[in-house]
Amino acid sequence: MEMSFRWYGNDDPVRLEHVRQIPGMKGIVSAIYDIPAGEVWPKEKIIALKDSIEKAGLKLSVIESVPVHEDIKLGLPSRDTYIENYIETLRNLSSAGVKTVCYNFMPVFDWTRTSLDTPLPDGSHSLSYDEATLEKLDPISGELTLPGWDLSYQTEQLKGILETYKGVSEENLLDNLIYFLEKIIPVAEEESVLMAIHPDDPPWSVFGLPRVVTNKYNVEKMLRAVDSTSNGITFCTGSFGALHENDLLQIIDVAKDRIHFVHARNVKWTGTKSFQETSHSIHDGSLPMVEVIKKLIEIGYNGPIRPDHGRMIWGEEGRPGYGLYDRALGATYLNGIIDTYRTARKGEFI
Ligand code: DNO
Repeated sequence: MEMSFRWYGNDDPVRLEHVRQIPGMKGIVSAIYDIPAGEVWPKEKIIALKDSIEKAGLKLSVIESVPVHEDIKLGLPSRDTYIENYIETLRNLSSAGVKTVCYNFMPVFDWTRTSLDTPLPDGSHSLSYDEATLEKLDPISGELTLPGWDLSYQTEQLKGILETYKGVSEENLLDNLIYFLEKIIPVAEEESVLMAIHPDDPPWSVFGLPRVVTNKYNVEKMLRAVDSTSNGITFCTGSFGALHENDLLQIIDVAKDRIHFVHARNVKWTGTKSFQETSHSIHDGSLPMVEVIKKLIEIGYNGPIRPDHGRMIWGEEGRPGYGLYDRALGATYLNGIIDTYRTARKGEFI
């Protein structure tokens, strides 16, 4: 597995020189952030990003994410133009040497939490989600805005989009995803690009919007619908694992060689459909992180993995979930598990 780290570009308070000092760190996961969803990413910008990462002694291993325009998710007639643009971006990425692309198909809102700084018993802070609180929130009021959301919509525009989604069932959304995949996957194959869809976070409907990348059944459906190695998933432990009935090991079995990227983080279930993010340790959260890594090694997973969100510790301030310190601890914890299993499998000890 290739340990990697998400970096938000030159505006990120976390510096590449510091990321490089994390033991075993190889890759950077990043994106072009100043191009609106639906527009083509120019080659020069991709190359400039790649160069800045290589100058720091790291490599650009994954693009996370190339956003999917809302008209594609809604299945509007204008989607074909946006799909053409998406394809051109994929070609540009491939020609710059990027071969893994993470994306998601969540309507309107990317990852959703109800608090960005809930205290943990050890005095640190982390992201949390409480279903009862969410139910009382109105996404149009602006009372909740999150770092992962596209905030470029005007209120009226957002209202319009939410209204249009009222006519879109989960089945429609899945059909729209498959339509998109049927167009982009042949190009991804041609370009040897691995597409890795991120699960919905959390993996259930929020604000009444449909969500489809939620469980093993839907993952299987979307993988089989376009049966190509290029059509794969980002296996995100924290997203799938927020839903108690999701068995992470079974999801690995279903997706197997179609896992192209791994996000590893732990969450503590605080109720049905409620959770708080914790350190990566199995002693802090509810997810079987050690078994997950073991299983990934057993199925031969050798692609990029990144510590996902971390807590805010040691007084660090910065982008919620994306500080340096706790993600560095997470990477080290994960590398410890990976190295132990690898060595054991080689028969060098145990
Ligand atoms: C949250 C991230 C997501 C992810 C996108 C992928 O921190 O895991 O925002 O980047 O959903 O498209």
